[in-house]
Amino acid sequence: MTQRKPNIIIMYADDLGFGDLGCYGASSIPTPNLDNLASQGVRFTTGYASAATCTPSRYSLLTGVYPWKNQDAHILAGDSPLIIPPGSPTLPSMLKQAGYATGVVGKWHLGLGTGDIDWNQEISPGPCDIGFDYSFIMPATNDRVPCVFIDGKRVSGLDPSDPIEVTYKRDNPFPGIPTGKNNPELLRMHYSHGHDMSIVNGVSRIGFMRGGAKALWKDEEMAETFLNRAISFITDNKDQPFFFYYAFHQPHVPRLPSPRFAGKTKLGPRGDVIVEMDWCVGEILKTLNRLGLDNDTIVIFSSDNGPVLDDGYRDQAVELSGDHRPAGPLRGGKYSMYDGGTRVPFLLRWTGVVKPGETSALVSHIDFFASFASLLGVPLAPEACPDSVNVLPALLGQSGDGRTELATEGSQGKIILHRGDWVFIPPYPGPSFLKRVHIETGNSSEPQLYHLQGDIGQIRNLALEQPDLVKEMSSRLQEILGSESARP
Ligand code: NG6
Ligand code: CA
Repeated sequence: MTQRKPNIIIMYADDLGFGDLGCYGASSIPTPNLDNLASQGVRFTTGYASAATCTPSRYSLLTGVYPWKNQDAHILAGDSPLIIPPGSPTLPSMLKQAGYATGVVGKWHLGLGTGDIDWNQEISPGPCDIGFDYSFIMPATNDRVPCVFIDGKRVSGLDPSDPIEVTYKRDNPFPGIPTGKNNPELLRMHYSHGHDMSIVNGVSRIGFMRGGAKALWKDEEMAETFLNRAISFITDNKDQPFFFYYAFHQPHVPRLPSPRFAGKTKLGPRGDVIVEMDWCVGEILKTLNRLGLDNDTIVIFSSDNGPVLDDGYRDQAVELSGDHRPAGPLRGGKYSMYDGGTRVPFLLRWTGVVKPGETSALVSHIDFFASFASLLGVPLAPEACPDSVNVLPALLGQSGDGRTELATEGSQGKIILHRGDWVFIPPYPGPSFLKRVHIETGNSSEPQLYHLQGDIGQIRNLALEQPDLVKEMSSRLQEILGSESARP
């Protein structure tokens, strides 16, 4: 153990799949910095996000609460209210209590304000009301308006004489502003489904906005903008323990890398933005090294949910994918109840403390809260992180025992149960295949039971052969869902 409390950095990709990095088997996307990180730390082969989409996954990461306990934890619009009540226990507020400086940079997507936001005033509550001292964020996603950054509580670079208006009402209330639907001639990147509303930077988005011309982001500069903020936060806080949540926007759509990275892979923009993200990771690692913080910093890298190729723009991700399998050997992807939805790259480095290696211990992002509280000896309030399990020895690579069970969410609040190597997917209504994104959901009228050891691709449904286990896991899942305490 080092003397001081270790800094904790969580780097969190957006829609990066289990098979997208070199250290997880990808051969057509060079990710030298992440591969390096993997070789210096623990590489988890069964590390899970809590959900197959962003908002619920991030909600659980920051609160240690299963996402279905909060009825608002589903993919949010860009003007949705904050879904984590100010003052409630969160990972950053727990770390703050332990004396940490806390910061977030990048994709937020957990809502802001209380509804009816005025983007031209102070925007509150937000990250700074749930435990972060420092915040520089994109409000929702890079395909949703408003396409501006929020620096603290205010839109960054806003000219008060050009106020911003935002709406998610169906009909465009701003006649005269260009939209993807009416002005395809203005588009640099065309939509394939959805994404036909306001045009910003030559890309049509979800939602309508007008005004704020000087504050609008340029997608190609986003990586560097976030990186500069990230490096400043680390540098400014180098003399005290800090927690830094660095939430990348890559490789979520629309994928527009900086010109330096365009064409770096043969896979088109999706591959290129992953290379760009890997470069950002490298710059963070260099910064830590330069500041002499390697041994004092726990560096985690993971992804909020599994991969998708066509998520609404025609960027050739499907056509150019070749042999690349973004989910690796896993079935399904983003939005899916199969493992491709939630099993993600998961790396942890703590130089000098954690021995490099690989583990198949079952761990989830939801467990950071209880595990780091235990590491730091912070007493937890009874209502804090009810679904977070202290798996610290597994996270530090000291034990092969992680969780014994884990429930995860596909899209639309559909929950499944992992127990050891077994996965149980109850019968759910709905399409088994999402045509537009080309992903299997896991919906079926029959129960599904898979044994991942030997069947990582979830091909052999063993439900009929193991009726007792199906019954047992089904009632356990009901128990977990029933223990749902109503949370705001
Ligand atoms: C979907 C969007 C998709 C993406 C997703 C959220 C359409 C047709 N699809 O509704 O493009 O934005 O929401 O992704 O609009 S997530 O990673 O933030 O969960
Ligand atoms: Ca995501």
